[in-house]
Amino acid sequence: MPRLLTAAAAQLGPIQRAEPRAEAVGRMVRLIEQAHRRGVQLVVFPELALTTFFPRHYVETSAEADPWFEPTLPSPDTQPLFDAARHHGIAFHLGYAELAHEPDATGTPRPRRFNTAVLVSPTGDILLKYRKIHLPGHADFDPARGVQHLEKRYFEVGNLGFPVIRAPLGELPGVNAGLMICNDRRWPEAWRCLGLQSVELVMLGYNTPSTNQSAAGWEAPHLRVFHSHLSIQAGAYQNATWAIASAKAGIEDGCELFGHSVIVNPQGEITAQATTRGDELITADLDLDRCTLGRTTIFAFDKHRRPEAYDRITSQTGATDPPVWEPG
Ligand code: CDT
Repeated sequence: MPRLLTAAAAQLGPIQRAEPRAEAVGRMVRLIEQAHRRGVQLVVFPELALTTFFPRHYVETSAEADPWFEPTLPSPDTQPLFDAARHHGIAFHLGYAELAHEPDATGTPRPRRFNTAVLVSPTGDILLKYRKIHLPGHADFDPARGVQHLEKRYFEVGNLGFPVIRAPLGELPGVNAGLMICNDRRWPEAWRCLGLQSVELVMLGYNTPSTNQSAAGWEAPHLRVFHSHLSIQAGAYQNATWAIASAKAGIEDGCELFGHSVIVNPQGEITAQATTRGDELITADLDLDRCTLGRTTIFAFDKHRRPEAYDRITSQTGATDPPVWEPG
């Protein structure tokens, strides 16, 4: 009997800064209803799915930023999403800005802000939570940038590691499910941390601008999409896992997000891809047993990995210069 899960990426079109949370949630509820009509058992929504991608906006104080954050989940505004998922028996992945009250490194409880994703069961249980570790961008307003990317201002680095849980999904009693968020997908270390926990399905949301311009050069929009897909396809292949990557898309607050959500199989092939810049559901039937080939042959980690040679991966952050070759 194949271990089948019918899953979807629910790409979201733009959410403008002025769009109320309840309106965005209404769009998500409609996607859940569409998913139900297509027999979907798991829906993956994007990173920071409840608001505009607010790290492009500079505000001075955390009080000004707090309206973008969720102090509780569900809240009155997000409850309809949980209700729709329960009504239709659908699990979902949601990215949101989390305002937690937790002890810091000194043990003092204080407000803590994270870029967070959760996997939620149809009955509303949080099966898994992840807080984004690779925060791109900068912490202070940068006058040289056309568009700000202030994730390092608004969020702390995630403190939950890269988690995987064996959880019931659809009809399956156990699926090894893991989470990462947006920029994490570009880092092989993140994928391997999930792979080393036998992940079978990686869920991730992203908000990625179509242009990347700096003093160092310019990246064409088609390469932005290519690099996103390249990273997800490589991560899925090298860790023999399914991946569902769900984007925000279209012109949001005047900035274009490239969309192109995908579902990727454990051999690194794209099996479904979004083709619009709006709300769009893409689906696939995931056979979790297709993870077995990769993980028992080329990527049988227990047989072939050589951690004794990987010391630099965990002991060093930036690149060093190599020694200079000298004749004789
Ligand atoms: N949201 C997010 O992580 N976006 C980044 C773009 C960073 S551009 C400064 C990404 O890697 O897609």
